[in-house]
Amino acid sequence: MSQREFQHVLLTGGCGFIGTNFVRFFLEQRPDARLTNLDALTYSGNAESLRDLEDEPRYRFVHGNIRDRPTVDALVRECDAVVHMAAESHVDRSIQDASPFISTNIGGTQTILDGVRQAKGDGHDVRMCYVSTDEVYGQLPLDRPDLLFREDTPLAPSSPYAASKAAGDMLCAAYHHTFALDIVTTRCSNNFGPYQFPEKVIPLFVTNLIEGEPVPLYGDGRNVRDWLHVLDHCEAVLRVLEGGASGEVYNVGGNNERSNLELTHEILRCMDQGEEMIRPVADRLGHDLRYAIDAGKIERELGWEPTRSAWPGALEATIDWYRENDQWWRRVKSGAYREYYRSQYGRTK
Ligand code: NAD
Ligand code: TDX
Repeated sequence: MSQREFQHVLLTGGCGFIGTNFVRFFLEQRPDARLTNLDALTYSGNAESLRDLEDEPRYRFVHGNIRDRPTVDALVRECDAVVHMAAESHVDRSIQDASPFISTNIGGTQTILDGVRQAKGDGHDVRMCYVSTDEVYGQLPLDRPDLLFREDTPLAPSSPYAASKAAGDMLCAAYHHTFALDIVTTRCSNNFGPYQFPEKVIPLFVTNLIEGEPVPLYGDGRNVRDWLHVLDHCEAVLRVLEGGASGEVYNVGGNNERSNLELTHEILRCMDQGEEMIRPVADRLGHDLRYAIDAGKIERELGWEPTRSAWPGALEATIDWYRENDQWWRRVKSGAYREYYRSQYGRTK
């Protein structure tokens, strides 16, 4: 398909880590377009992260749940594209209790798809980009560095989180096939950068070290992740939304594989801390060994490649952000931010 720019994008989950970065990136990159952010403000959503945009006429925040069909239907009708990234996103929480993951990641995705289907039935075509994850492919072995996930690698999710995201992938494929909805999907590797909830490994380790606490490393630390800067990811999502072929999936990777032990040593080095700050803890149940992405398709077809993800520079800049924005994560860590939205806004715009 040819390149298209959209006038009004509905973003779901815009108060989360990637969403907050996407709102800023999109408004900056598309100065004539508008964005509506639908977010339920779960524990990982933080309206304070976008507080400086409250007077921006091209931005609107709607406090609501993606499972609420009337809200979703009404918002989809106002827009010409949907970027769907609202989700329960933390693997460890899905191991404790899968229920919210099934509800939001599967039921919520169905609600969005039904909203897009309904709009199309009424003559209003809306393009949808579903933001998925490399975790839907399962794990790669540690002794085969030549193996990478490709878009045609079979889905084999291994955590409840990954299974719920893979169900979303399959629903998108089914609605594209059955109802000819215009849907594109991205599957990206681990993101890092500003505004990440400090339950995820990089902000958890960095903020622990700032507080003088040790960092809990799971198992033997040999598990490998591919680290992608969140703004590289936002750029890829916009590229796929505007130029991806309907029904297609695009992998997005940082070309930046590290074992957790390497990651930990790198953070300790950047923060002038010693190995004694590592606290080995019991391994995550079913802990996937390695994720690694072949991002050749998006590079060839859409001309995207990561330009902001290289270490040590991008990691140092991220650590600096958490150092300089300690108010943001201290409130998040204490849970006080949950009261923020009600006290500050008391209503939606
Ligand atoms: P996050 O947990 O930081 O943010 C999720 C946001 O969704 C929050 O603002 C939350 O309030 C909102 N939300 C949750 N349930 C909702 C509901 N029922 N209705 C409306 N809003 C709801 O997650 P993130 O790290 O920003 O991830 C965003 C997306 O990207 C997710 O779909 C995730 O699966 C995917 N992804 C993330 C990564 C990563 O490394 N963070 C990597 C690959 C894919
Ligand atoms: O305390 C910890 N200690 C530790 O060793 C935590 C929280 C994590 N880890 C390890 C587990 C993983 O191998 O660090 C690695 C990264 O863990 P997370 O930050 O929890 O990310 P991961 O499980 O890899 O999933 C992330 O990337 C894919 C996101 O949370 C998902 O939303 C995304 O789909």
